[in-house]
Amino acid sequence: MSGLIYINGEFVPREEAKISIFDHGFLYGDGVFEGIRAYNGKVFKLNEHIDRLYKSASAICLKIPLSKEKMKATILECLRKNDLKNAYIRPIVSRGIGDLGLDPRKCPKPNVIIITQEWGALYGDLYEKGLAAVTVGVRRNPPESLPPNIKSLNYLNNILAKLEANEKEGDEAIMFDIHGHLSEGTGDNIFLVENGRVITPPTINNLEGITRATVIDIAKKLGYVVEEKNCGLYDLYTADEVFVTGTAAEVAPITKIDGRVIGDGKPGRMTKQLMTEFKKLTERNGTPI
Ligand code: PXG
Repeated sequence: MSGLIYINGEFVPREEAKISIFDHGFLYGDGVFEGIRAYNGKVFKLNEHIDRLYKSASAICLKIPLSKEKMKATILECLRKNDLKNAYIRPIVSRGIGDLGLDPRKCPKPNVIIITQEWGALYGDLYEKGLAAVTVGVRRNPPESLPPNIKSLNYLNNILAKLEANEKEGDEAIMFDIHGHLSEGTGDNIFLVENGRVITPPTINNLEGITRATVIDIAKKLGYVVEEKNCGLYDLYTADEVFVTGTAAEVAPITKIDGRVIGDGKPGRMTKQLMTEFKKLTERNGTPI
């Protein structure tokens, strides 16, 4: 794949885009990132993603050496240079080069990287059929250890969950927290529909997803009651509809969990309505490239 990558003020060809093995992002997962999408020449929820990137950085005392405005302008420039209209955008800020000790004070200069590339639907034909998800034994990091709200370069918790889902041949892993409360998928938030109400866990044990917030907004505008509350395994198994939301996943129906059929085994009526409304928003709204 061709294309230019932004690294610390320069645009370099993909094959030349390299950083040091002494970067603490590589050595310790010390850094933050975002996953953003552009649809039809417009970047969806750019301000929200940039705000979250800077909040994640602030939570780990990482000072991003660019203003938010400069970061946004650079993302748009990167898309223009690569002539992209529908794309996945990955800004990454790592702690930078240090030595073989984990002390961040050894890293004077963060590395700032922006990768942009073409991107299609994550789950292919599963949007029509629904995903067969599996619950996993691995628990979501407790906020006292590594708050799930920090979108950090340390995704091993999610990768452990994904490995377990792969082993069980599930399309996505559903994680619980250490108290047995429903948390999220490996790269998406989770919603249930119960008696016409839209339910999703509060964001203490999951990432405060931008798609999650968008879908809550859409659901409210459609006149549905939206409740943020803790759910257990039983709620998940007995829900009328289940779906996940994320920048990569968009709104994706789940029709089977641990071999149990959800609803009538097809994407639910409300899920389909939210999928349609979400698609309309991504096509219409966004920051022009
Ligand atoms: N939970 C987790 C753990 C995530 O990583 C979401 C929820 C959904 O958040 P947004 O704001 O996107 O609605 C995410 C987002 C990738 C990829 O490369 C992952 C995400 C987003 C884009 C790409 O796998 N995760």
